[in-house]
Amino acid sequence: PGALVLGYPRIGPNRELKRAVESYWAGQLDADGLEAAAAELRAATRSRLVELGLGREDSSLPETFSFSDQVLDALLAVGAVPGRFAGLAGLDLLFALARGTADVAPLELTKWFDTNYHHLVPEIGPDTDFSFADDRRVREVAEARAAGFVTRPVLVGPVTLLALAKRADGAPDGFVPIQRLDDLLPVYAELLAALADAGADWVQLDEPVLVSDAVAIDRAELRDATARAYETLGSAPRRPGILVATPYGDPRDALPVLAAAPIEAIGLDLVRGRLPEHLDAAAEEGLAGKAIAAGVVDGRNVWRADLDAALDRLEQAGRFSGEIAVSTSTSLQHVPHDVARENALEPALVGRLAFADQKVAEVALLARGLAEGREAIATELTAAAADRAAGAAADGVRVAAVRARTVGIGESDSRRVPYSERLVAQTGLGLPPLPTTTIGSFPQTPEVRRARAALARGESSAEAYDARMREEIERVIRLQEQLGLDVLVHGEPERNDMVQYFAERLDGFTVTEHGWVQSYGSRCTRPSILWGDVSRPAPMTVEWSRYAASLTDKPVKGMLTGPVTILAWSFVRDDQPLGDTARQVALALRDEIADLEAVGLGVIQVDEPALRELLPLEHARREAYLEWAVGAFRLATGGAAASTQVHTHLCYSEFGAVIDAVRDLDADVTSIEAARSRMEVVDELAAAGFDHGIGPGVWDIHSPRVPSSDELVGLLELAARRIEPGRLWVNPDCGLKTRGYEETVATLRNLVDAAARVRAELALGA
Ligand code: THG
Ligand code: ZN
Repeated sequence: PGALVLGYPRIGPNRELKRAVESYWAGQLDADGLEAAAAELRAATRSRLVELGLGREDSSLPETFSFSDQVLDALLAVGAVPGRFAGLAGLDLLFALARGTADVAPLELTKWFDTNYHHLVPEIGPDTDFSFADDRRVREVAEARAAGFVTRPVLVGPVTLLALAKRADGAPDGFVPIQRLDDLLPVYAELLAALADAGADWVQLDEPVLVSDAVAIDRAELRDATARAYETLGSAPRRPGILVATPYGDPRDALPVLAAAPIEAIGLDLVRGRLPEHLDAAAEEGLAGKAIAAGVVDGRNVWRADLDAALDRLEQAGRFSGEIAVSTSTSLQHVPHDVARENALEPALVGRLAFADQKVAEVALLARGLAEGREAIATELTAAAADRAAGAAADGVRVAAVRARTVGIGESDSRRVPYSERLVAQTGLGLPPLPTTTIGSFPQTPEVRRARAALARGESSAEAYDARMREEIERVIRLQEQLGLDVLVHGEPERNDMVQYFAERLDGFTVTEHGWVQSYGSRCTRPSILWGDVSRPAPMTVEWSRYAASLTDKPVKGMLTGPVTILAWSFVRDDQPLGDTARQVALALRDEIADLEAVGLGVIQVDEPALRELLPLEHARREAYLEWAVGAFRLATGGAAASTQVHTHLCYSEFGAVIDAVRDLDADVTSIEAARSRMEVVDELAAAGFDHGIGPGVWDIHSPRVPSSDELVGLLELAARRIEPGRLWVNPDCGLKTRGYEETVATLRNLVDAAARVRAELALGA
């Protein structure tokens, strides 16, 4: 085809899939009902994509539907199901792997490359059996055929599937899942034959692992595995044409390997990656014989493409191959469905925006331009350029006062007095050794959610909402006092999402009504759009925190989201370096911290759970990222008084790769996800020379299980063996927003008790 997209959102324009799946879980919809809802969504997607300009019968439409996750789908297809799920089948098996059951733990969830999407982690051992066990994709291709579409099935490729897998429990030490490649390939070959039999002319195998240095396999081994995989699959006797896609970055040294393989097409991300400057003669020849799906339309952001620049890049790609298809850089699963659904956006902003459907139309238009020449689409090019220009010149995009302030930033703005002096200044907080605290949010009760929904619908007044939130804050403060926690929080009942709450209060941001993007399983987020210069028209959190502090004599912690996380979980303008945007956000937070201090808050937490997520996949780009990321956090917090105890919180990932950066944040106290890894992160921090306060999470809040006081004592003793008890804090792993009150109260009681016991053991006394 001349145009294609690597993937399309699965959740549905009205989150139909989420609703259907959750009804199925609740027993309100049976398996047939769920399958019917899914089939309806797939049919609607195919029709929509054709309406937007993709070809009905030329394999340009991707089959990327998933009930939950594409990695899960691939491991089901090849039967790589861990033994503990024996006896389950069909949808029961699928959802058991994703969510667990009363008896078995689910697969682990982790971030998909550098995105806010989470995939399930396959568990592969030396004895894992591979077999062609699930033909869902094959049936989808047949379903499409029956409806008159020739679609392109998409699967996670074998190298990526194994590279993202973890070693199954009980596997010997030297074992790595990629060692099983040769056993896995025959199953992929069988799958390809079945797809061909069902009528697929093409198949897309996604191999994003080729762009990443963040896997535990070195590049030489990765190249070798890739060569073996595509030599084998390319030589399979019966198969569709093979398109190997490398989204999220640049395949670099793996490109010549793909060029040499007996496959028909390569998909390149030409937004994050580049066309090679230089290729050896063999690679050039290999590439010349293949089609290139040139990913010039960004699948990761919501901005309209610069079509002229995209056409330039397509022409450059034409130097490598005579057969260029216009493509998105990645699947469109990372962007919302359709800008046209939004009713409240500024017209100037709408002119800059492209969600999935608009991007599909851009791809189709570019394909026409490529085939028929720029003149053929001159009208569209002019209109798009005019919209982009109007958007770029709109009020608020460049604000002189904001720019003047970032220019004035000096080194000293980001440096607090030495930690030793801060420690002395902070003794006024009167904290015991091993202080207890929580990460910030308390369970969001149905009543709180209802109150917010009523306010949004205009069914209740701001005053009534305010009063309801104050009641909730008072309740949470009293509860924490009763439990005997040392540093209290207000519980964040007023926040929908820890990023959106700030985006709604900062200039330069917009939030959407329908812009949902799948985060994991049926869970979605609605990323905010950062389109202009960022500033803070008024304090954002101060009144809630001040009110909470007024209710108690204990210290109350102010709660902010850090600049990196605000950027990571929003769609961010791409007309200036991220670091520049981060500094603007940091200055707004800096002012908020000053205002919190002014009303008497002595402890302020600035969360950066996404610090690891934005880490570039390529080693070579990491240093520059960490410099601006750490710099933004330090700029946000650098104005805090020595007597103000600055906390930060990190979660959602492994921190090994950013441990020096965590130290460089220079927070007085860092709370970090640690329960599931049995406090290992404490060692890593110690090895990095981290010598400030640390709160390794002792309660894994991802599960409602209540750990006993003995169990918590055990974890604290483990931690206390690794760092001086004088620096140790006692807290859960993460915020409690998604937990219920029952397990929260029970666990916090045990946590306070465990802290007291360990204080006594260590003869620290309170
Ligand atoms: N906010 C944002 N991004 C995030 C998180 C967040 N990314 C990482 C992590 N946390 C993802 N975790 C979740 C957890 C819960 C939900 C979404 C992502 C969730 N979503 C609701 C749903 O889909 O039903 C919708 C929430 C709402 O109504 O606002 O529960 O915390 N930005
Ligand atoms: Zn967390």
